[in-house]
Amino acid sequence: MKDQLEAIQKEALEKVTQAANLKELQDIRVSYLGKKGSITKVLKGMGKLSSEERPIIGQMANAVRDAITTSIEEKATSLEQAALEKRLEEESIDVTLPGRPVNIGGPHLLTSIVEEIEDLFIGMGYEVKEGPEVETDYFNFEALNLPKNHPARDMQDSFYITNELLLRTHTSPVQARTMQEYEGNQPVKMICPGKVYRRDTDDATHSHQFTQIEGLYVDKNVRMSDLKGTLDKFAKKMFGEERKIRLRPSFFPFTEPSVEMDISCKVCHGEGCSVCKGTGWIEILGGGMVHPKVLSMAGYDPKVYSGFAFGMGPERIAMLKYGVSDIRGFYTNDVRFLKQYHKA
Ligand code: 2U9
Repeated sequence: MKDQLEAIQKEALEKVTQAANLKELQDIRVSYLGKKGSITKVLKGMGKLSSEERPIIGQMANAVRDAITTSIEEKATSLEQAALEKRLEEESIDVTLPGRPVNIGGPHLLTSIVEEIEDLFIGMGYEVKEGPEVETDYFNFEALNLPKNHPARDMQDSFYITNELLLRTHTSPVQARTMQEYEGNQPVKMICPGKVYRRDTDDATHSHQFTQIEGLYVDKNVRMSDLKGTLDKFAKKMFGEERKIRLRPSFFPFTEPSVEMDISCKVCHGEGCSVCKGTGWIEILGGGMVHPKVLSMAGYDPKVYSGFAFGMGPERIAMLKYGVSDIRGFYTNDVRFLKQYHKA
């Protein structure tokens, strides 16, 4: 029996040494130490031994079992360690590899233009004001010298929500609201950017929803020359110091006198070419001296206060500045169009 146990130990330890993976080790454990394993078989024959031999063989069997168990455990640890090392090697990452490119967004061209215009006027002491896009008939029309049945209301076919509420057709109501807020006794110097709505059929130059920026300066002794100087500064900063401006007489119900402003064509410098349709000039905005009726309706005494106002369409400004030919580019959100105007 002693020889048998020694042979079992020798054979088991050899097999453990040769085991290539944990599954083989487990099979060895079962075949030597399991219920039907070799050692158990030997122990079952112990009944035939003498009482002197029994403890000696018992001790020996235990020692053999311990030796096999220890060797299996050691081998298991070393197999696990080897497997871990193999995995670590296979899964190692090269931290010096360049990263995958990330798609970075940028401001919409219209946002950039509006912010650029805002910055120019903030630099001249203007505050930026916002107001509701769903407006009352009073602030959108009445307060701006456009009473009910005024023919100029036809010029601006509107989206009415009720008889008294509509989507604003211009940002001018924000100025009327601000004058009312300042109660006729403080200067107003403001611009108001925002969305406006008109019942137009969309095409390359028209959109039923577009953006406006209007400005208003009301104080004592504000004159037409102040308007001209302000707009000249704006045009030069926006389009280049070499550009000239000219004012032409026009009509708006809320300004008197009213003007339209052109800038000299950047291609022909006033000579006339296809860009400016042979005139040498390109129209960029409208303005004028605030109508005395508009001042007094907002609580300002037209004998004491005067003011100028102007309005422009940032889409048109962007189209002129960047050569965009179709206004729909601003609204269809084709990233190939928008990406061209992302600053690096
Ligand atoms: C108040 C008084 C006067 C705002 C003005 C214009 C002339 C003008 C257009 C330019 C391009 C609109 O987007 S556009 O089509 N605007 O020509 N806007 S004067 O005058 C005001 C506004 C508010 C209380």
